Amino acid sequence: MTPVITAFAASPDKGRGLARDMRVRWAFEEVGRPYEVRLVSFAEMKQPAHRALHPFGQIPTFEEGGLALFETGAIVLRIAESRPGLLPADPDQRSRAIQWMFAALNTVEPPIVEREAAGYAERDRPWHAERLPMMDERVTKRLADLSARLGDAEWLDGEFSAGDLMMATVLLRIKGSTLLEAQPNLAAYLARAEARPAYRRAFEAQRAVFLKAQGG
Ligand code: GTB
Repeated sequence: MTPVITAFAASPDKGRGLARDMRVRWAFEEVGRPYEVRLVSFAEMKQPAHRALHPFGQIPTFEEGGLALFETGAIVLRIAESRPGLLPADPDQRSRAIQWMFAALNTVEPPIVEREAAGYAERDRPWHAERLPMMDERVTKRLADLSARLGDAEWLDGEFSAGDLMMATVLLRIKGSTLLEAQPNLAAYLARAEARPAYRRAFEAQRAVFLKAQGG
């Protein structure tokens, strides 16, 4: 049975691969599994039928047989466990790869998302200018620690893993920013991840949705 995921019918990122279905598409590509995509509008995402799959009315979701999942961490882990390619066979190495998935989602992504959300939700508030440096500092600190751990290594812990996939999709959100460029090894790490053929295929697949909606 081919798994089905949901994605934005009209992604606000205009095909730049920033919506979270990218992680899931990329994971499928890394392990060589076909998947189908059901596109949903913002209105559909808030309807009971979609909320039955995703309690928070968001994308992506994942359905396979009788299983329905939400949360990209859980979905990518499911895909990574289903076939070789994203998790080492050795139990200790496997746990460390999963640890990096959690680090990406729980430790690195939150300050990045908070700063990004403030950019469009709080920009007009009088205190925004005062808050911005504090948010930048939080991101900077996380990136400095991540950079120190990565050092000259190609990936976070040995071979490319689901941990790298998740971390790269988090860093993509600040690609090209001075925050990321201040850590050249992280910028190079992200470029390596983006150069992977599986990433390119996932990127083109989500971009095709945008181009088709544009009539291209
Ligand atoms: N923790 C959840 C997960 O990891 O699965 C978060 C899921 C989530 O945030 N989904 C977003 C969503 O459905 C899409 S990815 N939002 C609609 C809603 O909440 O009503 C977030 C996102 C959206 C847009 C851009 N962009 O335009 O650049 C980037 C990222």
